[in-house]
Amino acid sequence: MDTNRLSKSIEAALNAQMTKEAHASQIYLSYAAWADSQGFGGIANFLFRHAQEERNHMMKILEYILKRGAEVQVTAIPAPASNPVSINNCFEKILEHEIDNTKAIYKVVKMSLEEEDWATWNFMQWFVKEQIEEETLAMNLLDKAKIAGGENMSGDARYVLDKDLEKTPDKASSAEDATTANP
Ligand code: OFO
Repeated sequence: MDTNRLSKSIEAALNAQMTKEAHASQIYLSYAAWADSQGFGGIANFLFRHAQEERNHMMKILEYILKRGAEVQVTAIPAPASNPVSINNCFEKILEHEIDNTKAIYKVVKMSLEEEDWATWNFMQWFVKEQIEEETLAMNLLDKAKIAGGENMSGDARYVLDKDLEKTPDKASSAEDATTANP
């Protein structure tokens, strides 16, 4: 009896998304190492934490594939993009990456809808919500960089921004949780 509860196309799409999450982790890891090498320990700390979060996303998909009786395929992870050239550029690259990841997640959602695989559709809703947070987080980073002077950030502004990021939680608040008392 075939106990695989995923279609071949969904199985392949989920494996690809699992690798994409691993790739995201490598991107954050390499940007974190870049930030540290530039002396931005606070930004590096933030990005190292986020690299770990992307690993958790990868594990979530891996677990789901296994739970559905399908086959996990751990493949090579593409190399991360080239290093940023500035803090502003680093946060721009992060936002671009997150938007790209959202598009990939939407493709899996669409596929599960078309195949009426409601289990996968339901599973993927966690990622849809997570991507709202992830994009918000990246936009918040970019806002901070812009306020600090964007590409023309002074040394003082870089210092303050780096200190600020050291304490910043790597979760953004979601619009769905907002109330009039706590907008
Ligand atoms: Fe940056 O988010 Fe994973 O999915």
